[in-house]
Amino acid sequence: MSGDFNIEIEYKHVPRLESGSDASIEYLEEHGYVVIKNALSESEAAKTLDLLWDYLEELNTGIDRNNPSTWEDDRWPTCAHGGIMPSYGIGHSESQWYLRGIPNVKKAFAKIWKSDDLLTSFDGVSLWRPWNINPDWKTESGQSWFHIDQHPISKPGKQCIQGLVNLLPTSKEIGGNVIIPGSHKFFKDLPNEYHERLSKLPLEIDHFRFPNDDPKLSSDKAVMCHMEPGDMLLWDSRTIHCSNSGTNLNQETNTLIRAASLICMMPKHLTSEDVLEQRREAVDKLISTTNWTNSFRNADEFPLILEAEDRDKYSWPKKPVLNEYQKSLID
Ligand SMILES: O=C(O)CCC(=O)C(=O)O
Ligand SMILES: [Fe+2]
Repeated sequence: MSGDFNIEIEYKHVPRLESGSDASIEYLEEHGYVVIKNALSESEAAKTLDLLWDYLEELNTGIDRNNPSTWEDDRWPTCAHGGIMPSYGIGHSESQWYLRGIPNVKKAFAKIWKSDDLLTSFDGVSLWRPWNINPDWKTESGQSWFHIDQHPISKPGKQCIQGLVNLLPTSKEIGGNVIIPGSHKFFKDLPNEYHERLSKLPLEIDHFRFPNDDPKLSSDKAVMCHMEPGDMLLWDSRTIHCSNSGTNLNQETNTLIRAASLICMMPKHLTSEDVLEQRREAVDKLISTTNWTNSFRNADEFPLILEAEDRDKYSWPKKPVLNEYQKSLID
């Protein structure tokens, strides 16, 4: 990282648009992101969070949802940048499968791809603990990891719209996802601009970070979208984004401050039989993946997971019991 350029982030009430609406597609095409209003109802969002706590407690490391003193790192699953839990069966937890099984979620993706025949990602969840209790729980500032999730050389053009379903109220003080509006439009220039850096990024790795003095990061003011519980944020994988923790938390806070379930659906016809086979096996073996459904990366083999100590201490969830609708999202 170079420079100490301070990127200004605006907490913004952007339009919250209906799942599957023409307006949602127009907004997404123009700005590179869109907020979908109530993809989940408030009670569905609450149930998703409840199931997420079941997952955490059933890891059997001693986590108790009602007792923040049991949320320390020695019990909490290993997190990637921004408090994202990518592994230990989370991608096949009842919580993540419950969310994927809600038709209003797929409706948003179906409108994007003009097809109902979609596959789901098997990815994880961003969970933020109240860092007034333990300052180490504070997640990264956005400036350290503005990125895209699509390799500019191996994956040209519009290929993937990724997203998250927000389960708790958002605020400027808590922080959250940050988007550089319209930055998907710069994507095509990246192979020239970052020739050197990109030559070192393996073609199958879709995570590309920007130095924080890149002028694109301030081309348009970075936004942190206000979202209600149940709202879904969608963004083009070419759009520059990250998450940024807030600066000011009430000293009394003793609950999770952010819960955002990652979700992505892409057209099935893009997926080779080989990858379909890996996906079937992933459900059987509880293997979590990235947002991409047409290429397969085992999240349990992310370097940060392989490096984690005591990986065997976690009890993994049971194999998911899926209905026909959920099964149709596998292959
Ligand atoms: O936590 C966030 O909002 C950022 C998530 C992210 O970068 C991703 O899912 O690709
Ligand atoms: Fe990302």
